[in-house]
Amino acid sequence: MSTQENPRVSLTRYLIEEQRAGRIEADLRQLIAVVARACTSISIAVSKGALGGVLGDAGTAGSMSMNIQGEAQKKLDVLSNDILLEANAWGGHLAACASEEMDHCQPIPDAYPRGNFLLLFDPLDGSSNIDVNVSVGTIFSVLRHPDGVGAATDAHFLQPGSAQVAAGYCIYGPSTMLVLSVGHGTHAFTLDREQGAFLLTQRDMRIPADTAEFAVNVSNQRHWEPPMQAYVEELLAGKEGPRGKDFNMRWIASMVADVHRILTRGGIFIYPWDRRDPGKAGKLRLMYEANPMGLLVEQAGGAASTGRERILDVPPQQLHQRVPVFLGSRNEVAAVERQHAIADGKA
Ligand code: AHM
Ligand code: MG
Repeated sequence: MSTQENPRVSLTRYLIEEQRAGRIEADLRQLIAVVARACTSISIAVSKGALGGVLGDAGTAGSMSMNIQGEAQKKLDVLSNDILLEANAWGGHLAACASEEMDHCQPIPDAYPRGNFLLLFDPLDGSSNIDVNVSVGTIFSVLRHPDGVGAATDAHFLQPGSAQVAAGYCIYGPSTMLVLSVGHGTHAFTLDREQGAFLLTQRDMRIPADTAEFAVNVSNQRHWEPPMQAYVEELLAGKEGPRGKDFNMRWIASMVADVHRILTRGGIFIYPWDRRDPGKAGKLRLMYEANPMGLLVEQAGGAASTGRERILDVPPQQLHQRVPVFLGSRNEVAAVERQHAIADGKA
């Protein structure tokens, strides 16, 4: 179980202590601090709701704004993207940013100093939930620029999740929380709105190995492939089935909120490949969603898999690549992998 922390340890102090312990460099510390500041701004915009004039779709009447994946953009998607880009442009720690909302990476403008990190983000994940006042979040991932401080291109971002030097998300819920890993455990910080600071509230989050809770959009069941059908059938059979216990289901349709629940009390989160669009390997994106969440979950003792391989080992081919996602309590992820191995004739 995770320990409750004295709330006076701020994110700033945590990061400085990580630097002193030789676990992160000064530049990475400053980069994370900038991302946290941007998330605070996004949190303020999200929490204003209808009063901020930022709800609804982006674009003008009759012409909805779409992102690279052909999905309608919300005003807050665009605003959050702009906040993150602007906050990170001038700090001198980054070579480029890549975002779920942009076709290609955006190198740091020539007017500013460049650093040797690459930042990826999904500025507002679960944004279809904004208009109904359900939790949404920002997900981010940090890689090293393989060519030092030279101009960065999309190709430089194509590194496996195991190369991430930091990953995290900020959840905009009843409270705003930043959950972070720099490769030494997964830790949660809660935003103290009066102080404008994130305070450490849960050091070393731990996901129990076993669970009786799963999260999946069951409305897609008829499109799933056989191992996925077999796995969920066993869960739904409950006590009378081969698993011998009843399972509960939760689906918020905000990955950040579903993963936050799993980091807090266990569970398995699933977004599998399905036949609706056979050309797409899944709905969720490897670089902006699966890899950062995979690192956070593994650092909390859980597992993250495509059903056939560890997510963090998937070699990326494209910036906006999609991937099937099974992550959370490790024995449950192993159960899903077993079904895939059986279906593939490997078990
Ligand atoms: P988004 O990045 O466009 O918001 O899409 C990702 C979201 C996840 O947060 C969530 O788990 C999933 O899409 C929900 O999908 P569905 O609406 O198919 O249930
Ligand atoms: Mg999104």
